[in-house]
Amino acid sequence: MSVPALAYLLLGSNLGNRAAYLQAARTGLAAAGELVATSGIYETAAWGPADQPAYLNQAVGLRTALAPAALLAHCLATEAAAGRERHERWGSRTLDVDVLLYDNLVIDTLSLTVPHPRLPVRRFALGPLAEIAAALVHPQLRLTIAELLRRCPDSLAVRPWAG
Ligand code: PH2
Ligand code: MG
Ligand code: MG
Repeated sequence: MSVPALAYLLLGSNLGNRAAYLQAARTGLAAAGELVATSGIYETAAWGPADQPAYLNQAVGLRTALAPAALLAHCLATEAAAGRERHERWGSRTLDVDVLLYDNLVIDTLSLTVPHPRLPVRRFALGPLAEIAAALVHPQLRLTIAELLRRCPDSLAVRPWAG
């Protein structure tokens, strides 16, 4: 058996009981491996169409034996179980589970691009990720997550969520 990989994922929700959807995501992901890191929950202004509610976002680290494509399929199944419907790009959703990083791999297929191509320009992803993986080095940019956050041009608000 191959040694499990360490993947970092971003959870997001801006419809319905957002915190419950994040919890459902963590439960769903735990079926695919071991959750070894979990950031706090952040409330973040919606990036994209402005007429949508704020998101809750959370980053997690998952040790998993699933290959990248199988992990993506598991993420999509977890979203579907949360009633995710796809309408407009960047539109509101009950649950979004994105693969940000998978070990040091660089993957570029039709269905999956890793590292997530918009990670360096999304404060709502870098903020939570920096809490659990500040020293991790981005495999293409060769900068730590903390440094990427410092350089991030996105000024949308990312605030710890009190519940
Ligand atoms: N996800 C999007 C579009 N916009 N905005 C925030 N704040 N958080 C998200 O997770 C998010 C978004 C598409 O996946
Ligand atoms: Mg997303
Ligand atoms: Mg997604």
